[in-house]
Amino acid sequence: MRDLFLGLDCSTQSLTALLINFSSGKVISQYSINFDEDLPNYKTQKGVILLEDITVTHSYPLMWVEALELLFEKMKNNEIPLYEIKAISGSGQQHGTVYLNNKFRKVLKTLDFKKSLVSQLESTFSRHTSPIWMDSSTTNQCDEIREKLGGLKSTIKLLGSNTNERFSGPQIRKFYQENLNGYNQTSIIHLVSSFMASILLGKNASIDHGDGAGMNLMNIKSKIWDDRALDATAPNLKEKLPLLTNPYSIIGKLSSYFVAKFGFNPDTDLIVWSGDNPNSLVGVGLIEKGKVAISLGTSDTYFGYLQDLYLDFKGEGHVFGAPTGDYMSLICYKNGSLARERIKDQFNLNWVKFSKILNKTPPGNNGKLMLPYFFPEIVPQVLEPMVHRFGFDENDIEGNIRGIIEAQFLSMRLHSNWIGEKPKEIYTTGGASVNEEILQILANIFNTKVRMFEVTDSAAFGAAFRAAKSYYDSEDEIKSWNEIIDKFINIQKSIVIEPDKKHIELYDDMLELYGKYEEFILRNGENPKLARLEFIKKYF
Ligand code: ADP
Ligand code: XUL
Repeated sequence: MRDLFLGLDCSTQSLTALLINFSSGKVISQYSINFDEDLPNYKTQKGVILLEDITVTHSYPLMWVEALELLFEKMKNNEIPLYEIKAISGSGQQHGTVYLNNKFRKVLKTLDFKKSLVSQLESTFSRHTSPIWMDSSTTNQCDEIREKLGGLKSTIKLLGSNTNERFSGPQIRKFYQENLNGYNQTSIIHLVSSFMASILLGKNASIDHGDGAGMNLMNIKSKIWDDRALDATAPNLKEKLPLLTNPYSIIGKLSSYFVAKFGFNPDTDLIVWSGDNPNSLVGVGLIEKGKVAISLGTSDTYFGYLQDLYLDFKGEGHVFGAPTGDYMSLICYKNGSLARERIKDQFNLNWVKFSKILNKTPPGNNGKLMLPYFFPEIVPQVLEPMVHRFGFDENDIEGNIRGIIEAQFLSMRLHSNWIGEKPKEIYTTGGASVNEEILQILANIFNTKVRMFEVTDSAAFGAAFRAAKSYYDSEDEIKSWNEIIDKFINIQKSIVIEPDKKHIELYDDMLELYGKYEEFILRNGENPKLARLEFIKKYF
């Protein structure tokens, strides 16, 4: 029998399975369920429920459950050798919370494989929707918790991040304040990752330190639930939370439901799930300093491996636990792929046409500059959507296409400063990382070599690596992270995009200009109109 490992990724828009064969170092198969297309009865758009209040963004946990069943059915029907899988781990979109009542435990324990998961689990929710990472409706709760914890600096010191609208603690507090009855009927609150792991395990699964750090509830140094943060959030919260565990824990064997229904091996180990960004860290092979990764998925994230705890006291960045047991730093943008898609769709383009136009436009965009907050933004914090265009309007196709891409990467360069020294290389991942034209602009703006990889779902890939690592460690066949990563990621074979040195000065100047426009619009700074005219005079 071969050594197969399965990585699952329950992301914003889809659920993906990536099956790897450790013996050959190859990806055997990849399957995906797209929530909007494959489960249209939930009527989600890009995986989320459309509500009038743009700050409130939820999704359906039952939809994720149905997707899991559909995914395994698809794999079974395609004769994927599920029986040969030695261990499974997974990845979830971070921060999202799932609220379950006192039936959940019992139903999980007694799942009947002749019935669907959905029919058995639908009565186990104390809240049938889950606020997810795109929700920005908890500013009051963030303020309240931060104040109780002694302000910005002490909050960051304690939790690794400022209180954040999308983080689980403020979301739980809002639910407690607005629906006390619902809160009281909640027996356990899971993250997306630990919820999905619980289904597979047949009992409540733990939360790992990577995803736990994105809750505003875990002490970033001791990696245990922080009593001060729990008290500041909601009463009796500790008894409603799963246990915390290290990211390499084996949490048990796969539930007999999946063995009987899909033909998995009863001996399949389950490794604790983690968040998509921690999984991606190992999924792109980032286990050393000096390199960073940029994920261009639904969210855009910029992250790096940290050997030691290093905090951003300005409060824009976060520190999470890394799958290696160390730390990782991260900044997150809500205006990622969906903002790029807005422009693409506005001009009725596909990605090929979008990229052709992008390629034709000049670096610096003839001095046209955009602040691209199509949705409320996380970094810098912008609570109301607003798009500002300087030197062009919304009908200028070329100006908008280059405008959005340059704005996104200038903002990333500007706000990632705290992470430390300039990266030597940038590894890319996520849906948009297949787009060479976009990545060329990334390379130019950072003046850094950019690598693109064959597997772009690094969250599922990383989960499969984690499954393999924990499995071999438990069998006393210990393998280093390098051994695992090198087996599957051939850095030499990745496509390298070199920065065009001609544009270094232009982008240094444009970065300064971009910063001034942020000051002008977000913090009542001076109008940098003249600086923009000088920029145009210098370069165009
Ligand atoms: P997530 O895992 O967060 O659900 P993905 O990493 O799968 O998302 O990325 C999905 C996004 O990738 C889509 O919303 C789409 O905008 C973007 N995408 C896909 N192909 C391309 C492309 N060729 N160029 C740019 N963006 C793309
Ligand atoms: C990270 C974040 C997003 C989600 C969804 O803090 O909010 O990247 O994990 O991908």
